[in-house]
Amino acid sequence: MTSFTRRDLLRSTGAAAAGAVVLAGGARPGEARAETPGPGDDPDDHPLRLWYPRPAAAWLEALAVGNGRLGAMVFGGVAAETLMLNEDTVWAGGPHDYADPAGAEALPEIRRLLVEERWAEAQRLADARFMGRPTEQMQYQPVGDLRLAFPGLTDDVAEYRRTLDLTTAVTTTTFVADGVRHTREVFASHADQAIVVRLRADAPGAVSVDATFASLQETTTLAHDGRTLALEGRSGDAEGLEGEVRFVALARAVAEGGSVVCDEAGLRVRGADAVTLLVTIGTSHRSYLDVGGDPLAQAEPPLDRASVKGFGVLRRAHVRDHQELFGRVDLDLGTSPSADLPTDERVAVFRAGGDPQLAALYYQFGRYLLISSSRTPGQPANLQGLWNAEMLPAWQSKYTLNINCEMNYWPAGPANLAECWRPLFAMIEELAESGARTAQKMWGARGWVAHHNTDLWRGTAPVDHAFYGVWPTGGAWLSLLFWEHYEYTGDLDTLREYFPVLRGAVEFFLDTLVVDDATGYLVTSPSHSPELKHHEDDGEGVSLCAGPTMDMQILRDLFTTFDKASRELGLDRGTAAAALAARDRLPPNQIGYLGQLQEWLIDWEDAATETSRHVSHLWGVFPSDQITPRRTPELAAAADRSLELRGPAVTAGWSLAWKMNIRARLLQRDAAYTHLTQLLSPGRTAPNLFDLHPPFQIDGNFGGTSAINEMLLQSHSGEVWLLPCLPEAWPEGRVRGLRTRGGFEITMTWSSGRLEHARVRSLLGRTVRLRTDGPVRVVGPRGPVSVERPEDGLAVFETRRGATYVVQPTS
Ligand code: FUC
Ligand code: CA
Repeated sequence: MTSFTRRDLLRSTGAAAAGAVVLAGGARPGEARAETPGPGDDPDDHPLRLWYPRPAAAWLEALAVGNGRLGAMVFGGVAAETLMLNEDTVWAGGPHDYADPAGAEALPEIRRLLVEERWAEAQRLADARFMGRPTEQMQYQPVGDLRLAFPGLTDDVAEYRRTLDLTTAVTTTTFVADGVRHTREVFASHADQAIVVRLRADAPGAVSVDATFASLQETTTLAHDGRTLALEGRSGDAEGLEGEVRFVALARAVAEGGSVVCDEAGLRVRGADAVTLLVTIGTSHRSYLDVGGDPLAQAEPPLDRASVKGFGVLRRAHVRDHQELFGRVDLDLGTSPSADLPTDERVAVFRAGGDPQLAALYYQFGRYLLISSSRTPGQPANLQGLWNAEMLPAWQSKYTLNINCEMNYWPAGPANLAECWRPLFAMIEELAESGARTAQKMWGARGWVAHHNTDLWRGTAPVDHAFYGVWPTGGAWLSLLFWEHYEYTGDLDTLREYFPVLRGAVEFFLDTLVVDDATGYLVTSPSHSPELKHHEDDGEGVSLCAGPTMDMQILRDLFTTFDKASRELGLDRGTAAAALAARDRLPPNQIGYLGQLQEWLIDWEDAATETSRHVSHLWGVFPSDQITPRRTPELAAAADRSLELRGPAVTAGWSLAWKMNIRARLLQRDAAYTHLTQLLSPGRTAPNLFDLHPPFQIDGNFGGTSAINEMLLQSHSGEVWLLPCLPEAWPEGRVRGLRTRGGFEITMTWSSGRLEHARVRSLLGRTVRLRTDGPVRVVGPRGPVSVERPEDGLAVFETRRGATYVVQPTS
């Protein structure tokens, strides 16, 4: 294959796709902005794309497209192309209640053993009697591959290139064979609920293709009609549960010219000028309790509708829909000649510096992934978002609730993608139903509980081992997101809709908190600080304990938040009063014997120096704001000490991403940036920019996007802070469209590391407390605005809903 670089193709002007800030090569932000052509006309004309000079040789080189529900990994092969397909309700097993009713009988004894400091015995008893049945949850599984073979083409072609354009959410593969340029585009349309593949060539009659399905599932292939191939199957059995999700994938060829034939051997197109292949997938999943749906009734109507639309119509609808979300934010950190290199080569040298645009690309890729994996209709983003090729993926590719699932949603508010929370909220509501059964059967409590994992069947009982699974605070953490959504959007209806779920989370803890004999505090029991041992017994790690710091932090926020929501909605003040009373009896954040933030109620000496990828007790720094350098400087210093004691990050992209968010909140710009260079390195970022635990786990992508956001803009503790943690590597830049708590949309430009200019658009008409690195002047729609300055660097002013305020430093 002839090597061919993108630069050969670059036109002399830098042009922008809609919604993308673009610079001509080497230009500084703010200079040389060119005109905006039609969306995504030429993916090479702007930097928001991944590109490679050769086809993907492995899944981690393939490019991901998704519409929230349907996903494909696109390899970009020449003579043979593969699309690995996913649909997000294809999971092993079927509806199942994991809660073990016998669990409640063991609970008092587990608690008693913990009081007697017989930790290992408590954990052994929990393993024997306080676990879900089965003790493992189900796998998220693939549908199969759509394989395309192109008769007459060999891999020996010229000018090969494949790209993923983040502004259009379209992959393009192009090359020249025997003097004919072939171009193939793939996108997953949310608007049309179909994956669309366009095959074209610049010579008439030059497109011929054989399409077949292949799958690791139990499947049959058949001709659905004269131009449509069908793959029918059902999901796998696991842990004694029968696979009950039936699915059908349809692939239809709509050819321009040439001929189309379909039989069970496959779909064959010969001599067409162009072909649109439409792929739709339906499953029998109707809800976590019901898999009695008709897969064909879901797959066929969108296929028929898309078949009569024409490719141009489908593509325009897709691009418009994608840009509605993606185009809300521009981020420009400056560019350099490195931006022209193939994406994987850039990852390999990012650490050496000089490629600020890759950080912006990584940021936007996280936004792209959230849009692509978490839309309604669809399930929330799981450990791999939407993309999984394996029947037995790592950690079942499910939803881990002790950090990973929540991390996926950290960018939703600040990166202006509030809609992407929707599928998660629907899941939390179902967890509240399933979790009410678990609360009642295993804890003898009202309300609902979710432990450290869930799956499509909304498992809420402890799973894996007590060491990992007996952690009752997953549902409480998730419930906080309703309030976070409200803070970003001011959407009271959504808060009202989910208020009963929030109340159920509170009720569970009002019923299950116990008084710690030694201190008199109210604590969770049994629980643990996620996945960390505080003792060893016979070589076996023991995590079980009462009142770990993370639980107490989560519950402090849960109870406070419930009170705020109750006041905002004028509902259930009685429960709110009980919640506040309980909150005031929780143990406070404490500083331990090494100056660290204490991870447990007891300051266990050996445990304080345990290294781990989990930094659970720093939850109070991020995502919460219980600990900040301004308000609680001693605790912030203790959090810093805890990070030091944790040791260097040895594994997990998500761990680096979490620490990066924490560093940003601690205002440690160098440390935060160092974590970015560790995350954006070949060990933690695959050639296709997927985060690596390793293996692939998408949380690090989302956590990384969130952390870049936190470096540029923070909103917590009642304040909006512009450029709180700007690293030296990004002295010049510009960002448009970030969101803050309180309902503000921020656009700002900086140079020489200092704010030049900002615009604050008020979406809700609230008062803003704006923190900057120096004094500012504020001008509103009617002229200068009167600003209160309670302290240096803080400007407080009233806003009107819908108005924009220009903020200008005065020194
Ligand atoms: C937790 C973490 C692992 C992994 C898994 C999905 O168990 O400790 O690192 O991220 O979740
Ligand atoms: Ca999804």
